[in-house]
Amino acid sequence: MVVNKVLTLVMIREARRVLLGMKKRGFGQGRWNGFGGKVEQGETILQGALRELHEESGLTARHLTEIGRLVFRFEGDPQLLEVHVFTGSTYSGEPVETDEMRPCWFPVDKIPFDKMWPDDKLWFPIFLEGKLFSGEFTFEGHDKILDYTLSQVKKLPM
Ligand code: 8OG
Repeated sequence: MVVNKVLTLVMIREARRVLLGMKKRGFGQGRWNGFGGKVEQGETILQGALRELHEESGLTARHLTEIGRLVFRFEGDPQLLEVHVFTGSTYSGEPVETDEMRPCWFPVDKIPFDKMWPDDKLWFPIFLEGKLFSGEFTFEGHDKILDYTLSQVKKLPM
C-alpha cells in the first residue's frame, strides 16, 4: 500500500500583498512558493504548518486557516503528495532569509506565476478571493500538467 505524503503550504497574506519565498534548494528549487514541508510524526498538520513557516521564514503566525487541499501525482511515482494549504495574516517577527528560502512580498496583481509551480496560476485566483478550493493534478516531470481537476468548495475534504 502506498501512503500519501502529507505536506503543508502556508501563504501569508495581507490585504494587497502575499509573502512568497524563493526556494533555494531541494524540491521546487528556483520557484517562488509559500512556506511548508512534510508533516512530522507526532505533530498535527496545523503544528507542522506553523513549524515550517517559522523554520523557513522566521515568522510566528498567530492564526492559520486551512483554505485548500491539493493532491499531486507525478507520472511513474506511486506516492501521492497531499498538500494542506493554509493562510494567515497575523504574525510576529520579520521575514528573514533562511538556508531554504529567500522571502519577498508580492502585490496580489504581480504574483510571479512564470517562476512558480504551474498549477499555482490555476488555484491562486480562488485563494486570493478568500474562497476554499480542492484540486488534483497529474504531472509529467515538474513542468507539465497532464490533467487536473480543481473546484471551489464549501468545505475541505476530510
Ligand atoms: O519539504 P519540501 O520543501 O520538499 O516540501 C515541498 C513544499 O512544496 C511543500 O510546502 C508543498 C509544496 N508544493 C508541492 N507541490 C506544489 C505545487 O504544485 N505548488 C505549490 N505552490 N506548492 C507545492 O509539493
